[in-house]
Amino acid sequence: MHTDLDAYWMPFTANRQFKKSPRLLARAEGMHFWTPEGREILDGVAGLWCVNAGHGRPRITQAIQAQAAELDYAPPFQMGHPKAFELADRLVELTPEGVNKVFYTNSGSEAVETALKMALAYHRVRGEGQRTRLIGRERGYHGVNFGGISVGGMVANRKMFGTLLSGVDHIRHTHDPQRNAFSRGQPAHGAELADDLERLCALHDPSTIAAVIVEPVAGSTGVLLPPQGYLQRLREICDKHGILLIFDEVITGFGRTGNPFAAQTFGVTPDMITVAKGITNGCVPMGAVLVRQGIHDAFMNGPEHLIEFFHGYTYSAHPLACAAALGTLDTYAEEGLLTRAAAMEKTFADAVHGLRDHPHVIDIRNIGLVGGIELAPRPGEPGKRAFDVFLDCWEQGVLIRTTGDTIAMSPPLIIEPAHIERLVGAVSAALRRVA
Ligand code: PXG
Ligand code: PLP
Repeated sequence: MHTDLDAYWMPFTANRQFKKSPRLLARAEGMHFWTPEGREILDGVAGLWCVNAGHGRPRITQAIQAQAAELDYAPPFQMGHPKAFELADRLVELTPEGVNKVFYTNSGSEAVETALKMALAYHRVRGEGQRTRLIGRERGYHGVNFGGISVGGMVANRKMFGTLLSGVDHIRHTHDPQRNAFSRGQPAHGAELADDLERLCALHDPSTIAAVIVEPVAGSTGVLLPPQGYLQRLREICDKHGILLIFDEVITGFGRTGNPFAAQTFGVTPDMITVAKGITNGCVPMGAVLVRQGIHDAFMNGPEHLIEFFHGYTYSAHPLACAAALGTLDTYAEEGLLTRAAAMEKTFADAVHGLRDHPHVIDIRNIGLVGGIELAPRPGEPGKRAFDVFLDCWEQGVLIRTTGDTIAMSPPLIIEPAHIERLVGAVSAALRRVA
């Protein structure tokens, strides 16, 4: 096979570094990938936070194969197919009470755009069209489309792309290693940072604010947990001012924190939940917005022959994605995977926090089956030290992820203690080696 690496411009990749020494994955099963040469790689990140049931699960594979043969595509506008409805029913069995409508997209980024547009339109159909402001949070990640980078707070993802959406503001992030370093689970300090939303309400007047979007646990920005009481406080402030609260659960959805959704882990119910990734175990692109009944109902006005929400994608509720998602939910249910992270949390936390005294480690954070290890940056070379750890682990046959100088681990939820040992052992060896 001729594999010239030249034509493919790779996403979120150091293209020149990669093409000098490529890292290719050719096959996967269970907890592992294999390279084209047959080298086994332990998957410490569930692909990219998405392969929650592990790789190559037969029910999902068979569901996709059978669906391709039976109904390859069906238009989603003014038409439907049975599995789209069946899947929506199955999804709302897992959601917090009251969140029981499903709008399909094809990615987390699209789910975010959809939720933001839905929030604006919701206020407008209720006669509160002056609520046009969207509030995100510093260090937030909400995908890469224009709405998502506007409410997002990762500087590198924003700075090249002009003025973005107007009327967006940000509350402060909650990362506070001075007070919270090496917390297990939710940190004790920082609930008061939610009051930053009151500051923006005072500045803009709450009657101009449509919605606030946050990740319950910020993933891409380096595994930032909500301080105890923080999300409750955000919810209270939103309720007080009639502002919608959106949880972006693209990473935390489908079992990552020990419950189907982080909303359940933290006991706070938002008005909308954006999901993707684990909805299909990463096998076919799909995302969704899970919505409170009342938001949906507000749109169901006017003549019945008219479209209520002018939004949707060619591939919304794609039959292959719906089939994959149904196979995924079956697999999660049969194996109890949506709560397995809670059962594994202590073993995982013990292993990850065992790295505390390793060179350059300045903080360790964990919840469910997510771990973050923050390293002191090398002077003048931010991100380089963690990237060297990533490369060292790759040489050892272990896949992790890094963002800035934080190492992130988010293994498939089928992980066993021996895999945890191997995963954390590789990071340990790398940390001892990397200067
Ligand atoms: N919201 C959140 C909270 C995410 O984590 C998205 C939206 C966008 O989803 P799509 O499907 O459009 O990629 C994500 C995606 C990383 C990493 O390195 C994380 C994501 C994507 C790429 C890299 O942690 N999460
Ligand atoms: N661009 C053009 C010219 C289109 O016709 C369409 C869809 O019909 C799109 C973009 C949007 O594509 P999608 O629905 O896959 O997001």
